[in-house]
Amino acid sequence: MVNYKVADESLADQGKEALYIAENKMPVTAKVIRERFQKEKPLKGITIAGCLHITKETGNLARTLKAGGAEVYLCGSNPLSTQDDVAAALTQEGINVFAWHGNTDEEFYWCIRQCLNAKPNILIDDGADMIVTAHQEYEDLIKSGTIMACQEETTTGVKRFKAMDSQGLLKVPLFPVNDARCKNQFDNELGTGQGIVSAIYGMHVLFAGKNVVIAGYGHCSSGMALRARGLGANVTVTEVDSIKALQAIFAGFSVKPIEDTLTYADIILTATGCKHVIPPKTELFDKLKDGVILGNLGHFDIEIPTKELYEYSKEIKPIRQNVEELIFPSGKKVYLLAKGRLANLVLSEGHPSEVMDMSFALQSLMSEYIVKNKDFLKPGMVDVPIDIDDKVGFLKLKSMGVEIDTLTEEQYNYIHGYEEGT
Ligand code: RBV
Repeated sequence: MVNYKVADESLADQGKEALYIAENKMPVTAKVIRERFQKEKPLKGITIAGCLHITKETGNLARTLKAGGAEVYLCGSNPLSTQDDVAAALTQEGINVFAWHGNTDEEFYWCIRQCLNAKPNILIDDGADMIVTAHQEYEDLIKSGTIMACQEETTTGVKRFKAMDSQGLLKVPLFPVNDARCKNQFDNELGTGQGIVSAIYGMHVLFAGKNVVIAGYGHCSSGMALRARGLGANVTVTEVDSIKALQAIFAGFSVKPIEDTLTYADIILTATGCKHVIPPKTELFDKLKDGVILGNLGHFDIEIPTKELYEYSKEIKPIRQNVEELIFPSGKKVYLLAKGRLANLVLSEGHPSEVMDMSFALQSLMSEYIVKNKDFLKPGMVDVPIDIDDKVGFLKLKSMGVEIDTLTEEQYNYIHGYEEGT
């Protein structure tokens, strides 16, 4: 029996089309690995719970895990990112889904609990909310060893687990899949990078000639700065890390404190993983340029001080889908994308299938790895094994029909030796 609560089952046919379109652009996850899983059933008897954005790409991860023999439970990792058509379609394929677009905080955690109630053996999180809930409310799943290990999809979640681990509070083996090269150099840089188009979808705005401020210069935000420049914008980067600030300068961006950018920025986009990137002070809100577009592409809705901006506004008008016009006491207008939540998932459909193919290939192979190695895993953070990362890179290239050189024995010995020099 399939357990589920979704918005509208009648959207299933539309969702199936979306899953099909993504499948064709995800050859590693949805073809190579899925076909092998189908034959070998490495996840037989295993229950996997995913707290992920419910998208056509995540749907294909779920189908691959199911093909491998797993019982799969899904809940959304953000109240506004669930694609209701995909959620409906997945329930018809035997995937247990608890997710709908626009759920409240209370409903969000209810959905997480439905997944944890299924006593999962592997948790795949995006932002850490499910695994933290397991630590707080489902200790027995951890103590009994029911949970074999966990995987984290995003930078913000990894940051939370590093803090838990350093305080001795992380009680499960945790693989930060986000930190694998096949994840952060593609999904983060290219997916989030291209996510700046959510500002274009939101307001139908021209980037050329605009003053665009990108907060942060990590994997996600550096991709955004590059894409904004490619569209002809004058890009300013803000940073708190001196090395990243230097990288931005030497890539040709101007770097400034955020407060110095407020008077001239036409568009401010954040992806820092931090809070209050624009400090929540009304005197700073008053500095913002009339008509500025504010958008966040980081995991949580506190990078832009959404709550404080709402409180300061004398009027909040929804003007386009997922865009609000905030009118300040002075009459100044500010345009807020996606209520400060991940604009790249709310205004557009999330990161494109081609890069999610690599992230979700990692998640699939790591699920298999956990089952094979469950008896040797210890609580705490454990890096994704490099050979799994390399394997995904190899399979992706192969699926693209691209061949590369291999080291000769002589070259291998040279690279790994010290003897040969001047
Ligand atoms: N992300 N998933 C999608 N299309 O399913 N798009 C983005 C999708 C993930 C991405 O891996 C990132 O690390 C995370 O969402 C941020 O919450």
